[in-house]
Amino acid sequence: MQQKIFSGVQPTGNIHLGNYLGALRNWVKLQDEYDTIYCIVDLHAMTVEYDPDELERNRVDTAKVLLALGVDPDRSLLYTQSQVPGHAELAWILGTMMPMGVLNRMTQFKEKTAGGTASNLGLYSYPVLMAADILLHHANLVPVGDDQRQHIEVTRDLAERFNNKFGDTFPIPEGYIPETSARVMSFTDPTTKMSKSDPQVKSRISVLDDPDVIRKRIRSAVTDSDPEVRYDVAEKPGIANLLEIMSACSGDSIDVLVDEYGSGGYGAFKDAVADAVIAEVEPVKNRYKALNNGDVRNVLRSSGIRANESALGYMDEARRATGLKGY
Ligand code: AQP
Repeated sequence: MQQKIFSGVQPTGNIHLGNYLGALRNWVKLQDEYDTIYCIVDLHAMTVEYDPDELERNRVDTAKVLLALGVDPDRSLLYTQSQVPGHAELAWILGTMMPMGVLNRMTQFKEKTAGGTASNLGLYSYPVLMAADILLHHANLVPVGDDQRQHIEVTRDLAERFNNKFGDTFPIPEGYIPETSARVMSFTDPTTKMSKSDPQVKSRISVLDDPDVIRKRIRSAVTDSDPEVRYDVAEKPGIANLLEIMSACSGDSIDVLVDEYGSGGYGAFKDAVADAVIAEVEPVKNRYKALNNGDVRNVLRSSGIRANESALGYMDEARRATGLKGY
């Protein structure tokens, strides 16, 4: 049987370069070889303070960006998590098998609450819902950025616990993480990851930004005072980040880039990085502008129905295995 891919993105704002290079670019690529299922994880987006109207707008807008990036609804399922009740139901079942000690070690919850996000049960149990998202469809591979490694481990662990207790049900999924740009860093603090929720807008680039905004953000990216362009994450995190971004966008290896830009100064290097990023994302904006919200909603509606039908069969199996057979 063809291997299955599942991944999700939160409808919490503009898709940035980190989301794109870390995960979404692979979503598009993997459609050629695999059975692909992509989900706009709106239930996850409810775990932080939000406005319902904005969430509704963001769900459609995120789908629109994904279609503009090249997610093809004829080859992939593209739907919102809340359309398929199996996500929440399986999360409950898996939650009963999740040791509190493991959840207490999750770094994302600790980082978010340390950064001022109000804690709630949904935010705390986020990794269980994410495991349910992946396991619901019996996915084998999960294209994500480096920040999701811990969540993939939890998913594997929960699948093993379930299989050991109730019989072989779920495949044990693997993360599919790119070699370069798996963790794109902030332009204002290159020791933290680029993030949609960073209050500093200058810390990131949206895939829909105009070329002059992209160039400005990259020119003002925090680097260091030594003028040599070389790859050293500890000593030169800002330059290392730009080298990774350029390598991912241009296809040139970091060694080749260091040879070419090593002694030419930061100004020329940053301009070259901006050129490479603009060339990579410019077509996305044009495709985005050509899409209309009605068509996007139609894609979500029909994909959601198909995703739900497929999930029902798998949920039936999970229910029977756990003693919840229907009458
Ligand atoms: N900086 C990043 N570098 C590489 N990959 C990244 N991803 C996120 N940030 C980076 C990957 O993008 C996918 C979708 O992420 P998400 O929307 O589910 O949320 P997130 O990981 O929490 O991303 P953000 O942008 O940082 O959102 P907020 O600020 O809301 O928390 C995932 O595969 C992720 O690995």
